[in-house]
Amino acid sequence: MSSAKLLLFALAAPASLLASCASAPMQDTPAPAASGPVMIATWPFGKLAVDAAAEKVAEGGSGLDGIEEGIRLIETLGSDGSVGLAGRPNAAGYPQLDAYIMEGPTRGAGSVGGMEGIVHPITAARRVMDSSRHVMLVGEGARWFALEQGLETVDVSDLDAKKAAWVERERDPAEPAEKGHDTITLLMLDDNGDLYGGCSTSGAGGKLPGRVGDSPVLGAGLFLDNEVGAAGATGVGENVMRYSATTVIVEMMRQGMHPQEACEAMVHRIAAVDPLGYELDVCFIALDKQGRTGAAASNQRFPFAVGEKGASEVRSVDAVSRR
Ligand code: SD4
Repeated sequence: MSSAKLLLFALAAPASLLASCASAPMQDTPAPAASGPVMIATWPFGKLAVDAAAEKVAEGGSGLDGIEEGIRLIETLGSDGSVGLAGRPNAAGYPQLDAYIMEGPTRGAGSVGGMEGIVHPITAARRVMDSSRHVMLVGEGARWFALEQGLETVDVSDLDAKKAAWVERERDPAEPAEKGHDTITLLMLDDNGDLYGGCSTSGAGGKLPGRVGDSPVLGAGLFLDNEVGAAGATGVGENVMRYSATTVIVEMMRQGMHPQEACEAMVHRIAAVDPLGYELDVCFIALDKQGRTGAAASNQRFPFAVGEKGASEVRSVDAVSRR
């Protein structure tokens, strides 16, 4: 998140959230008492998701209900202009949305990629998991499925014209590809010791129509193993996908690494072999079965939200230093 984006978020954020933005000690999160889930989420707007998820669980919802509720809120708010239909448009001028949800106890997973005109992609992803025999649906098929499920939609009758105009337009190959991006990724360990996770994004701004990022790709933007822990990503999806980053972070935790150590190790591991080095622009969050959290970023200060025992705060970590 750029400083301009942080400022925009700051203007819209409650004062209590801003106060907690300032400090960011990374510390062990104690194992949860029977008093609500432990959660970690990307970016300062993740605090809103954490709080909404905690409320849902406190009302009797499942961990999965909490994940869906928290992410739906960010999709509704279009926080940071990077999630949901208020998110960043693709090169043809309209949003194509990615989302993914995962349930530890059943090892259930559902995802949608490049979906148009559906208000809550996270709910579409959950319906893929709960109400289809598939794990991932993309593009027009994902939209059809969501409509069949009765999910909220917006008018997309102008999209064909936008596509046609984009195809006709003389495209400038020198136009900068980078037009901003962010993702809400939310991980939870509930009072039963079960793990849940979800993510939602409009993906990289200015992406080619049809581009699918890391977020809905299993083991890339999100992965969890109910016996070990969960990990999520934000940043340039191409640089996350090529390394199956969240799968590797979970495997590192399986080998005994603390989530903080595993997130940092993943950044170093990618930067050591990738031509972009530490300029990759990738950020990771992780949560283990003991309720310990971690976060790391390759090239920027990375704010994220942590919630436990009914309280939540925004913390941040500096970019990992080169070794
Ligand atoms: C994507 N990883 O589609 C997402 C965007 C993001 O911070 O998270 N940016 O590439």
